[in-house]
Amino acid sequence: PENGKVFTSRELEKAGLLNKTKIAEGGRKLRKNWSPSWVVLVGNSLVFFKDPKSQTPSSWKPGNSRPESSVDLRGAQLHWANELSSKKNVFKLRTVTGNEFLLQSETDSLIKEWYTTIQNVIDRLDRE
Ligand code: I3S
Repeated sequence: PENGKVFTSRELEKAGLLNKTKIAEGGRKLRKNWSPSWVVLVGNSLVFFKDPKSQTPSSWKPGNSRPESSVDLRGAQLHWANELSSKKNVFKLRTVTGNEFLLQSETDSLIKEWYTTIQNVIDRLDRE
């Protein structure tokens, strides 16, 4: 995007720190590699940022850092997936292009909020 600006704050639905691993790319299985990620739900996308240490909810502003990757939520599928990990509070997000991510938090309430918020965006896009 122009001037490195990713999006406006108006579109920002949710942001926070989650553990993340990608487990498939285009339907092809990948080896897990869990790491903390700063996750931002904005518009129709889930956007992942590196270096979460420097990013706290209060100091983070849209547009001042470059995303590591992003996921289009249109047509995506969300499932609780505790059977796919020894960690608790794990859900799987699968995109239409066959990319699969696991997202996790030690905090029950936090992961439930993320699940509901992402599912609401997916449902909204399904109705469009
Ligand atoms: O589903 P897996 O293969 O047991 O996942 C674990 C492994 O990816 C492991 O790494 P290596 O075996 O590649 O060294 C990770 O350290 C674990 O975190 C993975 O399992 P969990 O249960 O944490 O998702």
